[in-house]
Amino acid sequence: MTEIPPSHPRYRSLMTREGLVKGMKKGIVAEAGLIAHGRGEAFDYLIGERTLPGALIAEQVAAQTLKNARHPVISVNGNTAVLAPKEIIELAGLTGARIEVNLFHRTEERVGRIVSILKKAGAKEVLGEVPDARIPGLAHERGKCSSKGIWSADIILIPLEDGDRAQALKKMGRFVISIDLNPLSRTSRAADISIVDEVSRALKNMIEFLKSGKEPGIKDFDNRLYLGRIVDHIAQGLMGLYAKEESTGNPEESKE
Ligand code: PTJ
Repeated sequence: MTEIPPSHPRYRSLMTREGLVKGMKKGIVAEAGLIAHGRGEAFDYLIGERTLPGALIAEQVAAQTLKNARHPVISVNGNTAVLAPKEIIELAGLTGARIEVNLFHRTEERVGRIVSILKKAGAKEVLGEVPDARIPGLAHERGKCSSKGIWSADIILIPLEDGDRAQALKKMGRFVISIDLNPLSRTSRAADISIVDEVSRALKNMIEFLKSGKEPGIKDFDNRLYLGRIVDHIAQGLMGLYAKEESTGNPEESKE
């Protein structure tokens, strides 16, 4: 593994990358998971690598919605298992959600490895090893799911999900909460609550909110409005950057 000096200005980000590469070599993260992470990083950069106020509201509403659900389920894939295993377990505990390992690039070996990571991190029950139902409209391995989990859920939390599967879950009539740094993705556009934030930040905020016992900051959550605000934030940030460049004539000054 590459040695990363803690003094590097992007130390945390580089360590996260290393964790994913290690996870890929151990057969936990899909190879495509590294590409997905790069895409996420690019959007996080545009957002400012922090939770935007609108995303925090979406996280609060999502946390409350999961807690109030009849049968909430958290779907876990390779990236999420490496990035936030403890947070997944804590959120499941606070909301009564079941955890299901549900993979896009499904292999039984990888499901098994992710289940053991989650169990090692403290999960009592993890579904997904014995799929006995199918998400309609999704061919082959990526349609497999558990009848005790996603199949019978009313509300599903899907961090870093493929757009096709997010749409298939919607077509199944499920209430879908996504976590995806890309506000333009099909997943973000298909979901009922679209959290545009980095997965570990989002889960930590949801946990903190539930522990606080507070009510969400707003009553009527309009997902399209909140998604629009995030896109606006990105657009305004970029316009501001160029305006600064024009006034100083020095692009270096406007970095970060
Ligand atoms: O482990 P598997 O087989 O289930 O595969 C998982 C991946 C992520 C490879 C699979 O679901 C996939 O291909 O996803 P996509 O279609 O690449 O979408 C992933 C989305 O997650 C993209 O829109 C990224 O911007 C976003 N993303 C990446 N990293 C993060 C993220 N969102 C939040 N937090 C991140 N850390």
